[in-house]
Amino acid sequence: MKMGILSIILAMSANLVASEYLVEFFHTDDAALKQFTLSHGGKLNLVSKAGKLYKWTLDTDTNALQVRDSNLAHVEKNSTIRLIENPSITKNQDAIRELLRTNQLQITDGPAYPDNPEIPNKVSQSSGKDPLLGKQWGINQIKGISAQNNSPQGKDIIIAVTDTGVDYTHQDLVNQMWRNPKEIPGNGIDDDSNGYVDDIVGWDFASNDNKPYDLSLNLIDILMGGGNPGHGTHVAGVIGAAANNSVGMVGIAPNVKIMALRFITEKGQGSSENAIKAIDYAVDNGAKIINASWGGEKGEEKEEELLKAIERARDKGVIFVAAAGNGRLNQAKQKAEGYNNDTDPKPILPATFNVENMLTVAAIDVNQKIGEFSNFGPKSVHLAAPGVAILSSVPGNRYQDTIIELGQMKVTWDGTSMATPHVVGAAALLWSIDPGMSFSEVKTKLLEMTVKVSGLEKKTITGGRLDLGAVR
Ligand SMILES: [Ca+2]
Ligand SMILES: [Ca+2]
Ligand SMILES: [Ca+2]
Repeated sequence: MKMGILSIILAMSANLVASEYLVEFFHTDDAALKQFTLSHGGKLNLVSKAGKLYKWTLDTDTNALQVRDSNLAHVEKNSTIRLIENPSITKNQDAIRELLRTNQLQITDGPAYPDNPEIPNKVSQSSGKDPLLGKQWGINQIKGISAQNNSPQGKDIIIAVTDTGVDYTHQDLVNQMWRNPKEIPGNGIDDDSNGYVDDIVGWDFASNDNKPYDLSLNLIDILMGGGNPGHGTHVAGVIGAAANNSVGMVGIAPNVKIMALRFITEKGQGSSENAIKAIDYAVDNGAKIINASWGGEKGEEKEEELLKAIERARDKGVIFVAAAGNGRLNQAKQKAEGYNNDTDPKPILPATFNVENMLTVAAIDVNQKIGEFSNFGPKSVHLAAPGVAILSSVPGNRYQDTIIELGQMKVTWDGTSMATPHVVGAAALLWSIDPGMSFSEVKTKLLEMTVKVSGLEKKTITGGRLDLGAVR
């Protein structure tokens, strides 16, 4: 079986975590919960206090969807959520396999930097030009630099990167990380009583610890394993990499605070349970914008609980920006082809949930042409943003727009995953100019500023692409 095909087709609802359900109750006092497990077996673990939501793990083959109980408000399966796979990897899968078979592609050990390093304090850095800016066609296309000159650059806006984690030691991100002001590091105590011990820069919901680090894998795993390590660090750099610190790149809103919420593993897998936990954490701990460069094809499950988590974010005035999706594999052409989320029977979730606080993003290239892989939707995708061959930060103080290049084969950082953080950074920049704006005012302003592009009129609601040229 071809791993590339597998990872594209695996919808978040088609592949279920065994015997795990998400259960919403009317009453969540101890007695009510105990009564429930006495009647139906299994065990309950809290997922969302605000949502009255629990994970119900069953040791038997009970079809929990058939269970009737007067305290049961809703039950659904705990389903798998994936990264939005890099279509450039999909496209090159056969070429990569052939290079491996013929020993032209030598795979060595993983990168020489440690996983899960200690969380450093802020560091002092010298000022000076960011040498990679010239290669960042995305921020240049949207006129992000001129906008920075006339704005607080996202100052004090907390951005939740719900993803594979973030390299919080990276030279262009270490000073941009959110620091939980109410938590004393390393004392083993949940000082702010938010349910998480020593949560300094965010939380790792996949490993359930306080180091949401973007774990490395070796190149073979990246290319063939369906994962995409470095994904969250790449996303974070586009949003908020340090400006004028004499190294690397520039984020669109370099004064933001990046909250790292890891819920997808280096193999590319997460669950709706942990997505909901990450969204609730973001909302409860002050994030204003959530970056969601993940999702899956809509399956039989309605993902009602994920939808409700996004609605809770809306109720607290938080913007949720989602990737439109990277199409699905066309076997004959051996590449991912984008499809219409409005009409396809399997649109991407959460991108197509249609909640007021959402922005859904398609990907364009340097010539403003929509990526062949990019999903679209004249009713559900708001705008397009740079998402083909995007340069950004990856773990180990590195930067990439290209993952590997060998002969005819070139794997680049492509995807609606990369387009999404451009919109997040732009929204943060706008919000910091007038922090009194509501989420809907920020959204309206951002959409009004889009530039119409021929070819996008039937692909997005605005018919346009992200632009900050009006900030002056
Ligand atoms: Ca805490
Ligand atoms: Ca503590
Ligand atoms: Ca920099």
